[in-house]
Amino acid sequence: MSTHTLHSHSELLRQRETGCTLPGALYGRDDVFDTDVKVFFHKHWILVGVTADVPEPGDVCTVDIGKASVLIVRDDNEDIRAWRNVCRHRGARLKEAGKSTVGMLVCPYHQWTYDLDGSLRHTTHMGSGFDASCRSLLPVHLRVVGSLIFVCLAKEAPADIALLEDSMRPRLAPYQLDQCKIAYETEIIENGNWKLVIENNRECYHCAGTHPELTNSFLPEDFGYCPDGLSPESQQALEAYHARNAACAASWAADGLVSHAVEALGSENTTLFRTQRLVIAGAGESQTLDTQVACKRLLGEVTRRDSGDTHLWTHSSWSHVMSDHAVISYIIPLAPDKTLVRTKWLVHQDAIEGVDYTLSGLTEVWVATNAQDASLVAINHAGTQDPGYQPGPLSPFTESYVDQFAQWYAARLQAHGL
Ligand code: 3BY
Ligand code: FES
Ligand code: FE
Repeated sequence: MSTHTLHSHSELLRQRETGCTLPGALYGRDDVFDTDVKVFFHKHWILVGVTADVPEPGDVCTVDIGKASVLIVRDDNEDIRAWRNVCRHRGARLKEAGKSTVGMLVCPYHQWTYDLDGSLRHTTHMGSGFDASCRSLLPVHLRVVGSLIFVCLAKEAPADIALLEDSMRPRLAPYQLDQCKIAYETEIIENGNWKLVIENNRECYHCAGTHPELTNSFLPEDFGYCPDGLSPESQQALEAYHARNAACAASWAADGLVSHAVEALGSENTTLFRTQRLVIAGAGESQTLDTQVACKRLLGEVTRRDSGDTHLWTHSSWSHVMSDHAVISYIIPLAPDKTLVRTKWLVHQDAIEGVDYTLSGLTEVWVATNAQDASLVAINHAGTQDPGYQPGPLSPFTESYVDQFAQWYAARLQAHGL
């Protein structure tokens, strides 16, 4: 038995020095993984899809998260509902993971039949005293924000999702993401712990060296900082960056487009998120190779191609909403060293492939970026599990969000008595 198996979760967290990466056991150990899933995916709000996953009444999207499974359903009133994917008879799964369309939800085992509103409508062999009304499917907490579907599997869901909702609703409203279709989606299983996937996503220190496609449209915030100050070129680049940000922010404000950052990333926040309208580099339109829109049909009521990139981070997702398309990514942990990353590209529901957009033009930046990030996460995970790994220092300039994530992670575990 290796010595680190003797340490408890909280001891491992205490070992972490502020400003340094986490001990390897927190990324690799099975018991830590099990606790992580229970706390961060079964007790917190998590993004599990978009309304376009279930565009019509009767559409069902089943999402497995650890041992739990959730049915996301569009009911006959067009409302989105979320149910535990567990039959109220003997507990069989009603649906396998993935998408389907149903009239009613029929359990494959003994055909107990549920309405899309969760009520049990039909059983056989249960006798005249059987009360179906107390055997409805168990509801799961649900919030639809823009078109982003968040669920929480806890008995009591964290109330501070309200801040995320209040911050995102007005920002997302003009894009009418509920009027979008999924033009393309991918699933990648990354060979790394879910926290390494998120840490990687919270910094762009690695961008210049590894993401040539994304770097076209991403304005670098890091201009070669060094403890002794900036080089004259970096100083100039920084000034140009600030000037461009200020000009874009003023022009968005004039059109009523909210751009300021909202951050709920601290130990006091249960529901972690960050949003901001970010400036796009180059032509300033979209996260594409040429930085111009990939889809000529803009989203919703958007009229400006240069509406920037409204990004949203949570502890398990990252999204970018631009004038012409949105890219929504979320993760589901599968094992200590395996993380599922789902990405969906949304365009206006009336946009026509081959006329308004091409799939390659729409997806090439994030398909490439996701593949690059997957390789980075894999080498990072492998290194952290090497006996020679020692936690290393984070850049105070370009990795402060990684540090904040680790602090939030520790605080949330502590809040759950770990
Ligand atoms: O944009 C993102 O979601 C993050 C930040 C930069 C690198 N990464 C792909
Ligand atoms: Fe579902 Fe029996 S377990 S009908
Ligand atoms: Fe990256």
